[in-house]
Amino acid sequence: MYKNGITFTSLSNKMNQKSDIIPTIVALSSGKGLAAIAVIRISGPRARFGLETTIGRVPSPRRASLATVRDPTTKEPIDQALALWFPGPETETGEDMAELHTHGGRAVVEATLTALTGLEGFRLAEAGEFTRRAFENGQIDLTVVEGLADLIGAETQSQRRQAFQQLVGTLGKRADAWRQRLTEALALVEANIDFSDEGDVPADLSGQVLRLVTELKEEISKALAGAARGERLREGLTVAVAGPPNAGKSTLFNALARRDVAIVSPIPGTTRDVLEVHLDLNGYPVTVLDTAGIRESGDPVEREGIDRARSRAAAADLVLWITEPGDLRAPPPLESPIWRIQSKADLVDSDAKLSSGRESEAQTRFSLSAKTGEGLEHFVGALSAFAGQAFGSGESALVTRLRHRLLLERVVETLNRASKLGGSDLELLAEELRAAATDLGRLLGKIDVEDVLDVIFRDFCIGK
Ligand SMILES: Nc1nc2c(ncn2[C@@H]2O[C@H](COP(=O)(O)OP(=O)(O)OP(=O)(O)O)[C@@H](O)[C@H]2O)c(=O)[nH]1
Ligand SMILES: [Mg+2]
Repeated sequence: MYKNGITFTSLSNKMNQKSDIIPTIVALSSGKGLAAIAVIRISGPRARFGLETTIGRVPSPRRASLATVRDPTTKEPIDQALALWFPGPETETGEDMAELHTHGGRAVVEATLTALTGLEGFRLAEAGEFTRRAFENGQIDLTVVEGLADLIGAETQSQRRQAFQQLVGTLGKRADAWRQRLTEALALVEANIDFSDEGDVPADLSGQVLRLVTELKEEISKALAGAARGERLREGLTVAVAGPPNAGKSTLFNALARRDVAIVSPIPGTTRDVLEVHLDLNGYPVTVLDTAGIRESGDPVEREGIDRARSRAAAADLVLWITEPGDLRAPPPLESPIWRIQSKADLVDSDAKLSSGRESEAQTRFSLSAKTGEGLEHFVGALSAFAGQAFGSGESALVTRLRHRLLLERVVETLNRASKLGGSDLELLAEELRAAATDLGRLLGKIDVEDVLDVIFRDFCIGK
């Protein structure tokens, strides 16, 4: 899809020369542990040789065929497997690739890996090495590498959807198109600087260049508008459960986790460390934190827990301030939104519930019992709605990482400076455009300076 300045011809020449130097890598690509099928992947200049020596032949390209995997030295059969052959460069890594789908037993996988890595020029792949080769060989850009990492890490459906957009290159393609347009503008400006004596270079280009700069600025700013949403969806929303000791925080936390994660006891000051669970609320990722009860304490360990509770609550996207019936202690002032929740609703008889409801109506948002489940469903519904609002609905965000955001923000700043310059100083204008294009190149993980010259030669036919 994207080439990092290396063309396929030069790549395969390189591979021919270096087939002894570039190791052929092998790895178990399916999960570890007992499984029905194990997928063993091979990539590199000797992938074909790997098939020839272990299954005795090379299947037709991209067609699964049944094969007996044998130990190359003893010829002892190891397993029956499905074998696939993917000749490069139209492969994921850009190299020759092969796959063996063996049975998933530990001994089968071990024997197959040992057989392959015993061959000359073969070794086990390092973590992420297939993807790294794909990137280095120009098969994918950096945003796609990131999308792949996010897709594998996606825990909820909304995260999966966002990562998938990135995997198919939505951001990368946009950034590549922006970069291309900038490069063309740069070529126009540079032609004006260098070749202004020649008759066939248009005289006034600054208007055209500035229009393009304005357009790009608007498009990139629009993409940046969804950045907060995109980053949050990658990382998940953080909700901190906080409040005085013994309020029932850990009980509520366990109820949300549907597991017995935190220790619950009638002794105030039970929770010290901050505990975390990851929830999937209607497809939205939410991390809930259980924290130490906030009070004055002489115990240094508890004090440390309280400090942590305060700082995590301050950084959370939402704080659930839990208090027992009758306890009207207010939360500390925080920037994050706070929902006040009255716990242990089962201990309050219905008459008292009415009056206590009236008394603190303005402040208490929910009354629930984590023990009996009373009011819990209503509360979880509200939490899901809050998450839904925070993540926004509809189109996936284009910008999902801090790295993207910082680079794109800098591009917008640079373009702003370029607009201000206008046609007053072409040298400086060229410099700004080059800086913006370089940052977009950084976003994609490639920076090829040769591009500018290519475009000049293509569009202006110099020397004609
Ligand atoms: N009846 C009733 N008791 C509850 C409820 N929730 C918690 N409790 C009890 O209240 C006590 C304290 O509960 P925890 O969940 O440990 O409270 P906490 O706020 O985490 O306390 P610290 O970690 O010490 O700050 C325990 O004895 C719980 O069984 C509830 O909804 N109803
Ligand atoms: Mg607790």
